[in-house]
Amino acid sequence: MDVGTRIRGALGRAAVRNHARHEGPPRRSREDVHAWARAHLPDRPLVVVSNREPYSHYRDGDRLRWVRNAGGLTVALDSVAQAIGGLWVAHGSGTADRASVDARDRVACPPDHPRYTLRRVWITPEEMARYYSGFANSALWPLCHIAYVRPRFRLDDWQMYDAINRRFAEAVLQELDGRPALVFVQDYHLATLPAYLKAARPDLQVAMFWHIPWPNPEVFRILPWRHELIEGLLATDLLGFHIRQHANNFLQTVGETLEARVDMEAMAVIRGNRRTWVRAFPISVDADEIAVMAQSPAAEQGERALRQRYGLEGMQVGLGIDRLDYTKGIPERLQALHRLFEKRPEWIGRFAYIQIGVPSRIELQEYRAVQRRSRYWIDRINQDFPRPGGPTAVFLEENMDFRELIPYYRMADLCAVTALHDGMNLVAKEYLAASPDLEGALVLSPFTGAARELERAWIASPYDREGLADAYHAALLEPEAARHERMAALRETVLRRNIYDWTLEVLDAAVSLGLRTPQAEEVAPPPVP
Ligand code: GDG
Repeated sequence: MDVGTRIRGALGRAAVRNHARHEGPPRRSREDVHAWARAHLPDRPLVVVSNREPYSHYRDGDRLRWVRNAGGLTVALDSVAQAIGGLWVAHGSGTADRASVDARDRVACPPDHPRYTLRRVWITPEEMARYYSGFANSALWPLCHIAYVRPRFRLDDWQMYDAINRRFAEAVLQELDGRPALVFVQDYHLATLPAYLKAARPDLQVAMFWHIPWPNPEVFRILPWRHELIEGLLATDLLGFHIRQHANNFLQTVGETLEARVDMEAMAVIRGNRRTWVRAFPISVDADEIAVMAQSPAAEQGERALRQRYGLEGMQVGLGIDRLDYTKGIPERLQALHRLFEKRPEWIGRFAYIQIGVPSRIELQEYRAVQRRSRYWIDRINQDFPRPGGPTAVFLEENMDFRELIPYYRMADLCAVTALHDGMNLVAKEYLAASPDLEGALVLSPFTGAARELERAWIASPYDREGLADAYHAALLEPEAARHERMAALRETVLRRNIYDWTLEVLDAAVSLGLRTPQAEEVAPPPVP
């Protein structure tokens, strides 16, 4: 990108933020995160720990190149780490990652403008098969999502999961070398890591965010290693979930699994001389930035190109963007689409649908089945309801650059988010952020965290084919004034709390709740699982 384009982009973003500031309630920006970090963490580093790394290296001929890994969360945490020069510990997954670190497995990031240290943790493919594909994605993922896929519990997988968690903890401890820090751990891959951290360093402050749902105690009870997993999570000082229901499920699970005082009112678990605060922090997206991208000439041009490529001139267009995961309800959504055309043939030739499906965890058979079923329904729709100008349903099985998604969001008259169960679902929020012209309709599953905030979406269950088909029909037919009013209300909700608000709320809660926890409670280490 040339300097002129960068400057224009930055000015455009600043203008939108300014406009937004004066239009509505204050919301946070990347700069606010920087300022907060300087004010509240002046004397201790922030350590982010996640399975996925923010930057990966790969080889291009003889040259080493790098990419920034996409995703709202990675970008927001990257900006916090940049602001305070912290440390990030993550799995080195790039093909040239080993070639780009120093003797202590560190690389300065961002690679073109170093501000913080990325410490890479190495995991072999055999270890990944058990830690990641095995325990994390074949046991914990289905256990926490009510999608009726049976979790697989294998001792080897669990042992490897725990061993890799210990490896991550050792990397954090080695990097800190006795210094105080606020450690912010991400997600279900790293549930036992906090216990290893606290066992060695009871003084460390540890916050964790669980990005997927937490099931009710009856469901969680089937996990053979539930005690160890809960012990790991209770070693945190603050544990965050997207919604209150997941937080309550966790508190009830603790009450039924271990001897502990669970304070549902204060939302805390007190065990011996330790306290874990449990809170809900609904995650969001960089809504201002997405709105700017959606209004850019590039997005407008992109939309025109897509309409031409798929013969969509004058058509209404539906859209789905998901990882190809069984929790996302993709075949269910396509079946309902087939039903729409069956029930309401007037839509044939007037409405077309694009599904972007990012291949995901394809080593697992349940994921290959989602891919097969999605392809089947796309083909059925095209066979049964053809139209002259182009395909009625398009399936793009690829991982695009985030910028490439924007013209699709912009073009869509309807976005279908039909997860069988989802922690939050960021696609719903991205779609709203990317629709500043208020032309659109969000069809949303009630089983997403997002449905708690986005109540004015067209709420329809993926388990009810007729109801979902009817929701598509009603959403597409809604008169313009009502449609705009509905979209304006939904957008306002997304614009009010963006990803920077989320980051600050979690970190600020970690700092302020830490102040409420007596020092004496901090000294005794919890048992190691
Ligand atoms: C977990 C929880 C929770 C999609 N296709 C491409 C692409 N995407 C991006 C989207 C969006 C993200 O992936 C998907 O986010 P979701 O929230 O829908 O789902 P999960 O990946 O399952 O995330 C979920 C989330 O964590 C955050 O806490 O909301 O409940 O399951 O941002 O835009 N990005 C790029 N290319 C694509 O082709 N670059």
